[in-house]
Amino acid sequence: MQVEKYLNDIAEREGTVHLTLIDPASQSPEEAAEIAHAATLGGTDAIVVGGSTGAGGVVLDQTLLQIKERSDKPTILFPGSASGVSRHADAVFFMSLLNSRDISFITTNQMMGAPLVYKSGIEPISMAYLVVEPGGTVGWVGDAKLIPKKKPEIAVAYALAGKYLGMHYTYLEAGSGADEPVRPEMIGAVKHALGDNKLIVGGGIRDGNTAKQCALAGADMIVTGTVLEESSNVTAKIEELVSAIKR
Ligand code: 1GP
Repeated sequence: MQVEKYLNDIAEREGTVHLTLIDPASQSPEEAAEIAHAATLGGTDAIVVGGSTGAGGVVLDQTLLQIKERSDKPTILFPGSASGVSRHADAVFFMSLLNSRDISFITTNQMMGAPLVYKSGIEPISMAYLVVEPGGTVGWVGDAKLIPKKKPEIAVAYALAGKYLGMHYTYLEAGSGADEPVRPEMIGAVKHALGDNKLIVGGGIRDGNTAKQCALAGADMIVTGTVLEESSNVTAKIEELVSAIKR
């Protein structure tokens, strides 16, 4: 429970958690570590590592080891499949893509990955993963029946199902690099239904104002990835995002 408690405590104390997402497939392990270092200086709370394609095996292990050299923040896996598990992380978002049409993203990869999590001793954090329009690469790879962006009640129904199944976290995902993040109306409706369960929002958040809107609507945690890959000054960008979402 260490990393989950760490995140929950920050959410309670500071209003909103900032998570830096690094896709091991997008740069070398050294470059990933540089982003993690700069994000740590900027005030991010944890480093989330994963992606939909090509983010497993040696590349994943090396990326985590390099990040550990440059950042003291917890590392949390964000696996696209069972191959996204590594013993070098502190925790794993143990997630089920509830609105997938493909059972492999709902339970089969989880079944294949669970023994690896057990043997490695990393902390599982149970999470309902919901992909909303436009959905991006993860929507396509995960064969998601995308939740329409103007239908918060469908997202609420899925989030409640996840909560009743015992999942602690819910992640509303618009897809990496989305041209529009999840709308505040949907975030607010889902958070209202979840109560104390924590809500993560990501996909297409590029600036402080947008992050703040998501936080004010009810997001407990904000994830940003693409904007950091594009940024020439990661520390300054993180400072902008963090200052916008913290009390
Ligand atoms: C993707 O929600 C995350 O899984 C982050 O999205 O890359 O658009 O920040 P961005």
